[in-house]
Amino acid sequence: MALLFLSTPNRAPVWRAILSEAGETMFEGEEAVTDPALVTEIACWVPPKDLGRYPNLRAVISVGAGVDHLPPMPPGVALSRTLAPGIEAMVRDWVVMATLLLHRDLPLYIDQARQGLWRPHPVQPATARWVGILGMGRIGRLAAHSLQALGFDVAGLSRSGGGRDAEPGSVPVFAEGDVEAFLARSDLLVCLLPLTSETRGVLGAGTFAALPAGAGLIHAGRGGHLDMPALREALDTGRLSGAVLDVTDPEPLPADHWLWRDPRVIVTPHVAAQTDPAEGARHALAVIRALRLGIAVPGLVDQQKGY
Ligand code: NDP
Ligand code: OXD
Repeated sequence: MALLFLSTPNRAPVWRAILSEAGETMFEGEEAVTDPALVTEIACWVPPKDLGRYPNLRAVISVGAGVDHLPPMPPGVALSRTLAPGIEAMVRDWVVMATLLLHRDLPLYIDQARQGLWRPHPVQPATARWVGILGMGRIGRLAAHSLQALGFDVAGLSRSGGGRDAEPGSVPVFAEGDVEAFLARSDLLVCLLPLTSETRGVLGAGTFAALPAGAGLIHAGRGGHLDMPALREALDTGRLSGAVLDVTDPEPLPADHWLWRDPRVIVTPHVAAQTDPAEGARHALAVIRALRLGIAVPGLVDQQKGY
């Protein structure tokens, strides 16, 4: 029984140390596999071309929080996404940063600064802004409460929503059926959805039209959520005033893409979070142990729902 590690090479020594201390075997790279029948788990971002090569495979573990980059699993193979407080805190930090950037008109001031323009604009308090968080999962909830603590008037939307979340200072969570009401109270819309067949393209003309005029977009979900022509149109008509994007389609974003040069947009290269190797390895170890004990697999993905 062994784990096949297919992630960034500089993370491998940390994984090897943690797994070997726990008495587990790890192959680093497919070429290191002495016998494919030994491989019971694969930890990867980019999966092997042929999962069928591993007859005793029990689980594929995404080294990130998302799984949309992985193919459908063969029957009997569990799919787990890495659950790591570090990932969640990093994305929360990025969302707070991006929300404050738009709230305090930073794209405008950066553009003015490039032109040497000292030109103040009215400042609004955080309490005067509605923030709407699409996706109130592990990361959405964390971001919601941090933004609420800064004074923003926060609400979320989830598939199962309706009511308020259970954390102290609870945040209202709208259900899918109430999306129009949710969007109408989102001056700043944050996307923290998983990419599924239902959520692909959700950041499009219909959504932008339902937001208050001049709303801002903060996007750390996946590039496939965003309809780029619709974003451009919404910025050009003033429907949206700005956007901060950590994810694009394609990634990397080509150097000549209009987004890089649009002063209303700030792009970061998918760095809202990077999985800490020790946290990733500990998650993989928890998956291996759960499979062995026949108990609930941490981070188990519902492959029907796609997250
Ligand atoms: P979770 O699975 O914990 O939460 C997903 C949330 O989305 C849930 O609240 C779920 O609803 C909701 N949801 C799913 N489908 C729909 C839908 N059709 N309509 C409305 N709500 C829906 O995921 P995480 O919070 O851990 O992560 C979310 C995503 O963030 C990841 O999938 C990934 O794409 C992205 N991410 C990006 C990173 C980056 O570096 N940019 C880093 C890490 C994650 P319900 O609660 O009812 O199930
Ligand atoms: C993730 C990511 O899913 O990096 O963890 O986007």
